Amino acid sequence: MSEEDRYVFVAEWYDPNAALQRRYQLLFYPKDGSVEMFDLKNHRVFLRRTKYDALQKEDLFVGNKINVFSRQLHLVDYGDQYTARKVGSKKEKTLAMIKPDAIQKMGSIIQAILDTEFCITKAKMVLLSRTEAKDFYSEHQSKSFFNDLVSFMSSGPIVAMEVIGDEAVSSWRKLLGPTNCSVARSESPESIRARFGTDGTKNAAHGSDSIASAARELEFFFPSSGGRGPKNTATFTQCTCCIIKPHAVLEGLTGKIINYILDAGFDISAMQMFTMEKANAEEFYEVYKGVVAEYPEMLVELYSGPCIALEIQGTDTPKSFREFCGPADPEIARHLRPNTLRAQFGKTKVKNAVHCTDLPEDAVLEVQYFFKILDN
Ligand code: IDP
Ligand code: MG
Repeated sequence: MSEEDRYVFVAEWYDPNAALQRRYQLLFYPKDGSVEMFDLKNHRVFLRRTKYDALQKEDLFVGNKINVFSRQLHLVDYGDQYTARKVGSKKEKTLAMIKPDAIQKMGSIIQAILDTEFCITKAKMVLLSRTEAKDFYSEHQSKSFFNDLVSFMSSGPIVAMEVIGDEAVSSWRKLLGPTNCSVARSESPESIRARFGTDGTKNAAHGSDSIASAARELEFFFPSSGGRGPKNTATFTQCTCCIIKPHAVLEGLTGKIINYILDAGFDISAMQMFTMEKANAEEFYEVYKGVVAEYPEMLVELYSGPCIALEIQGTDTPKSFREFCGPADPEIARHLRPNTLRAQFGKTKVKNAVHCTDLPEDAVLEVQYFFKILDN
């Protein structure tokens, strides 16, 4: 008799009310997309087996954060040998980086990453100093092109991302294509470097070349303890704040939303992925408490998973950007202003794709909340 195919994980959830890290056994049944959870401490069923369409098999691997009925769960271990063998063995992390020449194409590059079933688990826009660029590329210091490379890499903002997926190191390099863009255009015309790169140095994006380099390079941008890594690029001047909400990030809309913003003529002068705690979300949304009917659901949405904070610059921001986002309710937006961002990407008043600053005097404060306070 064969048992029904199922995957087992150990998942952690921070319970803000009890201020406790709770542990669950999470079972996923691929056949019908259902999920079941047991509380490991109290030996009780926590969630009876329930179909949950938002959860995909591809999202299930150790290290990833998933959203189950508005609870953000962190998958910390495999629950049995079968799952570890079937899911765990091929998952890798790598560093994907958008280089200065392709920063205007970042929406399309992010979309290409997400379309390939990679998961972006960290992201930060930074501007490398010459010293940082030399340090990052120290393996090439004896090469003739080193000086040009360092100048190029410190010439403008870049976006560093931690990407997780099956054999991520080699599959991201395959998607990147050959180092030289003209070679890429002839040998691999669909690759990122063929589509978005310029020449032998300005080649749009970077990928770690081995698991060991990936570990070193991820540590460079996202230090695991103590250190700070390169600073974010927020300017805190003539700007407004946009948050791509967790539901939109989870639905894989990040690249498309960024493209929509850039195509409308706005500049993205800072970008970073954050996972908010409940207390932070409460602080950030304080002005809406008791004012907006959907406040409790808005709050849960904001801390339910990773979000992406953007500093936006452009003519007449914050006002112009707010108009571009459109009415808070996407249904109304679709009727009245169908070309607005929320009309295009929003679902409901709570899952309306983005938060944008309401009152002009709050814009800098909101940008500071993410890029000064949360990024520390
Ligand atoms: P990779 O980025 O494909 O791993 P590497 O050989 O590690 O290629 O080189 C790092 C970067 O240095 C390249 O992405 C490119 O920007 C630059 N580079 C490599 N080779 C040359 C060259 O021959 N001339 C100019 N720049 C080069
Ligand atoms: Mg290399």
